[in-house]
Amino acid sequence: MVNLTIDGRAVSVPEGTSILDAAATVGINIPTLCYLKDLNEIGACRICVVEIEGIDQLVAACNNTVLEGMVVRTNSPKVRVARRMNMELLLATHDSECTSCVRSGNCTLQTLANDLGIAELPYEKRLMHDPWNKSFPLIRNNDKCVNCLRCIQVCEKIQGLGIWDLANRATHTSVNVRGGMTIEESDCTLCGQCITHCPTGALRERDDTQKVFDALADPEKVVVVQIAPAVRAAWGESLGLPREEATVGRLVAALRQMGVDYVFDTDFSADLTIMEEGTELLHKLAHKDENTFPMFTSCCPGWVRYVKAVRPEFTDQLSTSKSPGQMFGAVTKSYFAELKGIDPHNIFCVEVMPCTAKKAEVAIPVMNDACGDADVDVSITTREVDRMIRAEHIDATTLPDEEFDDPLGTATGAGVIFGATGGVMEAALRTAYHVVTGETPRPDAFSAVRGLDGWKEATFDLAGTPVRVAVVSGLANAGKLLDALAAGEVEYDFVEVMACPGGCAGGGGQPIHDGQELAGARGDVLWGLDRRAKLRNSYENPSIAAIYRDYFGEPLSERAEELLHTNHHA
Ligand code: HC0
Ligand code: SF4
Repeated sequence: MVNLTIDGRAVSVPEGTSILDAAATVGINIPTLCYLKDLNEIGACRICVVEIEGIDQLVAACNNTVLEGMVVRTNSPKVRVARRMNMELLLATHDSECTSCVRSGNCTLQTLANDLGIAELPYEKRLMHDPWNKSFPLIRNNDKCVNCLRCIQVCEKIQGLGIWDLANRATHTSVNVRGGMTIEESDCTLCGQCITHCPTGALRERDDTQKVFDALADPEKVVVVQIAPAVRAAWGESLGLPREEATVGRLVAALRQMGVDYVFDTDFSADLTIMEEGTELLHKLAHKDENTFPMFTSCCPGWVRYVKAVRPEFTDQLSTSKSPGQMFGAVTKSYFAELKGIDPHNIFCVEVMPCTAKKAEVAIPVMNDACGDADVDVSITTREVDRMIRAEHIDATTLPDEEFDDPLGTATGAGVIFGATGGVMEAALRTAYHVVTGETPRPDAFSAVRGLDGWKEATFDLAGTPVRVAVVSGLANAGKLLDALAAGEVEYDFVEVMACPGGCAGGGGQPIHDGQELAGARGDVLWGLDRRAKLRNSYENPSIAAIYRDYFGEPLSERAEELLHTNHHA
């Protein structure tokens, strides 16, 4: 152990502990801005500077470790002056337009500037005004960037992509797309992880909420909204609702209050995906010689973008099943429209997703199988639906629990776990087991693929056939798995990939809590919903039985192929 003094308090911590962490053990919170534990410990912003007795220069607390006998002051006059000046210099290159910023109220720069009591700026503003295509789903505004470099690190280390880099020099240094490319030219998967790890409003999603409000105001439009699995585990976070009070029923009520005509559940179409994808897998396994393995899940649009752009040699191994969100759109503008006698062209289909890549998925030109219009008209993130609730001044704490509409609102536990890493795999195996054996699987038969590890593997026995599976989340892990496959180091039959660490629960469209990773806690909500669900297997869903009986016939039928599957090369 190392013994030292911080602000007059005796501290004893293991060797190698940073000054920042050491201070935290005795309740001294040193402010940070660029710091992200294990990811960005570079001391770039100089907000966490502290004074050490006997050393002239102030040091960053985040990337300097404790030494025996050290005497540290975290709030000496010298520290206060330096911290304030460093903040003022940052603000000189920041637009400070908080009233029109999506991160206002949830911005670390804003909080720190306020904490320091900075009321006037001594320096003249020097803004970058870097151009950006605002119609792209991911928007960078360098007039709000503090060069913390977190986006560079997340994209490089967690996603293995390295889209961002430092551009220019000296006072003109800024972060931008590597190699002078535009973001459209880059291989950005739109996972949104750089957004959720940005401490300010420099990175955000394109705001599509006005499109939804316009549809709600249009008397011709029948507005249909679907809520993705992982949204229900997080939507209350930025509205101040405790997790147990932010039920999906309350979100249904909020959407109805906004004037939405039908509120449905993406969990329903997740069950539908299982029927199609599970059958696809079983067909492939039955003709093992003719197919290349593994088959990869295709429901995560960040992952699909990654394969197509970075590792196109694996494109043919993606399941042809559309994502639940897209299946939902195709079913809404065909089956549901017919059921209700609504002209599909008048349906405005909205999806609420924990995801930013879905904004690009809904715009893929071939995702128009139901009636020629886009199957899903708009994809908004959890953050955007929260902004809509705020814009409508709906007090979520007073809302009653309301049920989803029928018939696309009925789902099983298998549908809800799609939102957590391992969930798609587990849901698929439950149904595959039933198809092969005719029996109901034990509820925890396939639970070996749960948990937050970035790369999990297991072998399950399906009536005598061993099925080798893997589950990865985070694209750097996906890249490693593809390398290992290519090198012949591993062999699998079926692989689930989610671009965001922890799966959609940790999605790039979820509420942002600077410095906290909440995929695990949100995933636990989804596993809990599954545990308490009356039906836990997709094939038991009565609405799924009805849609196959009345419309599709059976999985992979001609009509199912037309509406529920896609060609990833198109
Ligand atoms: Fe997901 Fe999905 S589980 S990708 O993470 O498969 O976004 O929540 O909606 O489509 O269902 C996201 C979440 C979905 C889809 C589903 C899948
Ligand atoms: Fe990288 Fe994802 Fe951000 Fe694109 S959205 S730049 S892939 S972290």
